[in-house]
Amino acid sequence: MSGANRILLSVRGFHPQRWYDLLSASRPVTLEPDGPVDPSIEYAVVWKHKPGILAALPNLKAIFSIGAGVDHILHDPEIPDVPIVRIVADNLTQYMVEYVVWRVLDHQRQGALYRAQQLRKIWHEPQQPPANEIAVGIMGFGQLGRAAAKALLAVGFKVNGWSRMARGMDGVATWHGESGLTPFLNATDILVALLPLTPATRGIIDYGLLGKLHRENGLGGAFLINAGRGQLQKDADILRALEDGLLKEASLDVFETEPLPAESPLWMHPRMFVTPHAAASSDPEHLVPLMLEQMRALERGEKLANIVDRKAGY
Ligand code: NDP
Ligand code: OXD
Repeated sequence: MSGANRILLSVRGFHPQRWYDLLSASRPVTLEPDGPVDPSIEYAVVWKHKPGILAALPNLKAIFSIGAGVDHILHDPEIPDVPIVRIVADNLTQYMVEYVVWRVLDHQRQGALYRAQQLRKIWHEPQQPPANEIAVGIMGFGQLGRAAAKALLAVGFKVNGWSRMARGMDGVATWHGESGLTPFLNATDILVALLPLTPATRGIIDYGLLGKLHRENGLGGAFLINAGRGQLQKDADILRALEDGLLKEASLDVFETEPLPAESPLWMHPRMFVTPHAAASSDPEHLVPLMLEQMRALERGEKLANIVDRKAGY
């Protein structure tokens, strides 16, 4: 294949073979760090690329994130001034909706209690509030948060949403901005974080924030689910909140340090549910065709979709 429209594939943390195979069926691909930096590279497809490498590509037209989040790109201070495209895809959204509904239902239906009872052969039916008595608050009411809200409404939960700008949805109580955060938390029993990691959201889930959640409910406490980014939260504050009752249980898919270090007490906490940043994996079979279609659209002179707002950071 000639060098025209060459793609740089730069990935850390997982093996990119399938991405390479699918992309290279349509276009020449240079795999970083094995390949040389080639001036014929026009597109970069990246997940945690090595900072600085994109600035060295004189003919780069666009950067494609292998995830919905783009913090892994924007932390590179030398990102060239070309559009950054993030993932918006039915397949990824579906995975996230499944994860959120699964974790919310497990907390509401008291899965942790039943698992503990089963280990001790205890036959006991606890009080069970129905979904319509429990409010799930979605922090980050964007592509994924809104899809999760629709699914939770269909199950019967009360749903709250919090975003940066005002965003409404039928059947959902919404707040936005700094002034909306406390009333949103005060009205929320189960908090679901689906925020991007930006300077404004880093460390936002701390002890003080968890203390504002609503706890006088039929489940006897507040719950946290974080499937956004680990650095939104302070792991130590979550542990403290679990210990002193601010939080009854938590489900975390993301952590301040990933993989979660073996010595982290979060692994063994009885009221903690850990998944390895697996809430919504990027599946190349579904996502590569969308990326290739966007490259073709750009070459036809059309606009790219799902471009990141660099100033906002997501
Ligand atoms: P979107 O950009 O569609 O939505 C982001 C939402 O967060 C928007 O509602 C936005 O507000 C809100 N937001 C951003 N900054 C602030 C702020 N400072 N204060 C209040 N609200 C804010 O992103 P997605 O829904 O597609 O994805 C969300 C995140 O999920 C990704 O950035 C990624 O980090 C994470 N993710 C995790 C995965 C996993 O496997 N664990 C998989 C996929 C994504 P507004 O609507 O006003 O713009
Ligand atoms: C993403 C992720 O951002 O998988 O898509 O974390």
